[in-house]
Amino acid sequence: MPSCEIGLIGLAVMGQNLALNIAQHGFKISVYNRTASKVDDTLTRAKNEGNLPVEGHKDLPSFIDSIAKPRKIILLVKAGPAVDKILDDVVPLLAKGDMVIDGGNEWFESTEARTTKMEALGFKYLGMGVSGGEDGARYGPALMPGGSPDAYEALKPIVEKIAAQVEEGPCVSYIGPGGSGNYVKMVHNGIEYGDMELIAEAYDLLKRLGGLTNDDLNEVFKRWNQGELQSFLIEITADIFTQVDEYDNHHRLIDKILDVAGSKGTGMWTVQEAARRGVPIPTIQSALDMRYISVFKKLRVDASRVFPKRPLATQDKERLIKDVQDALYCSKICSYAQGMILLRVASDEQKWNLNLAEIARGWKGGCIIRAKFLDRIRSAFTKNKELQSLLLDESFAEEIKEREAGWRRVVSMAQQQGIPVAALSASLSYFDAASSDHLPLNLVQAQRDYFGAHTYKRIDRTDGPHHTIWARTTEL
Ligand code: NBP
Repeated sequence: MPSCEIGLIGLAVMGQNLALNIAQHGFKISVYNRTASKVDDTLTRAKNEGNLPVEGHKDLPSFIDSIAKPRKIILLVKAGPAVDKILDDVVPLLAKGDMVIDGGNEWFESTEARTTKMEALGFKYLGMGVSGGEDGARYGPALMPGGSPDAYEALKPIVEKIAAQVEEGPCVSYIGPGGSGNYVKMVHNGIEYGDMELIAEAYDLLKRLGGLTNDDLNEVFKRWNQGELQSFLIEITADIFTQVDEYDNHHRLIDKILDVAGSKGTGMWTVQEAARRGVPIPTIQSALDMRYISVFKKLRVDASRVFPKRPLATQDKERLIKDVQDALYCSKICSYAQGMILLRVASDEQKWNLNLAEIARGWKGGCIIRAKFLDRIRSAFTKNKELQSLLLDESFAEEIKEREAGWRRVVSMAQQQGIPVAALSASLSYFDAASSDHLPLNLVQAQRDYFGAHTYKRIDRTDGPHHTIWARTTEL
């Protein structure tokens, strides 16, 4: 008799920790990994972490046989072809009604294609975003499951137990049909890119314009973490400044880390998706661009010799700290506003009926962008389900008005002194453009009509579109 309530394939960082989390909550779990040594590692950890109910298998048929029907099998393998390979191997061993849940950072359309294929064969399929990294997976992640609602119902008793728990309940709820779970996770990651870049720019400004030491920075970030900026990323940033270098204990590790940042693809997908749907997300896009620019290290060093920077004029510390805090907070509002609009547009176009208030609630715990701030977003969308932008929410609007002057001071000071603030300034320009009743795009439209007969609409007439044979005043 199969005795396991659930199975999990893929025992790298995420899979191993999620399996132990599931077992810790009393669900007996069967595990399998292509490389057998990871099965042994998982069993050793299960034993050492309290004799957790984990059963290990080194071949797929015995793994599948160990799970009670209808089977629930979570995949936590590298997204893309590895998932197709596993499905090819697993499908012949499954029985009708069994369910596969892909917990990887998968492209949402791949999940939709696999769902169609699996459902045609009589199986259920869910794409479930998992956030929180290693610790989240082990002690409570944020989970974003999408797919058919009845498939989710079967999984609900387990995921509601293993997810992070916040005051308002577990950080998991049914996201919507199709690949919506993967999509929401993708946008979560895009927002995460934005948050990280904004924090990095704040650090740079405080260090270079304010002369703050690592200990000062630790204090400031700890203080910020007590207030409106409270978040996991601010909290870990405070810790980072105090970490001593293991090779040279007179220095902090942060000062020894190369200024080149990688990316795995979800930030790029978010930017591509936003462009495909015509949704501006400049804060997130600039965060991605900065990672790309960072990679061109040699070019940057060569160009820095061509354009030597002038000495920086240091600023009044306390004033700078307050202004940077204001700039960070306002930019964060803009970044989340952009992410939420992308979710709304995708939801309308894909007919997912996403509940933005519930998504913000689900991000309150377990995930990398968890923050007090998400409560505010949740209330904004609860108060007004049709809210078109966070900029139009009264309380966010008031906060921006109170902080706007500091935000502008910081961005202009940075630009005058040659300190790159791509995300802070992109957010400010976004704010200025998104709150302008007039943009100079009338000229762009005139240019398009001039050279390409793309036509234009007029502000004083309802007929049209119009086209003009523009009078050329200079010879070619
Ligand atoms: P990885 O994304 O590094 O994938 C490693 C796992 O995939 C191993 O179990 C490996 O087996 C398996 N695998 C590969 Br690669 N090719 C395979 C194939 N052809 N057949 C069978 N198994 C194959 O692991 P991860 O970092 O734990 O992430 C798992 C998923 O969760 C990914 O989609 C990731 O994007 C997502 N995620 C990761 C994080 C994070 O913080 N790491 C956070 C949130 C989501 P092997 O041991 O035999 O090589």
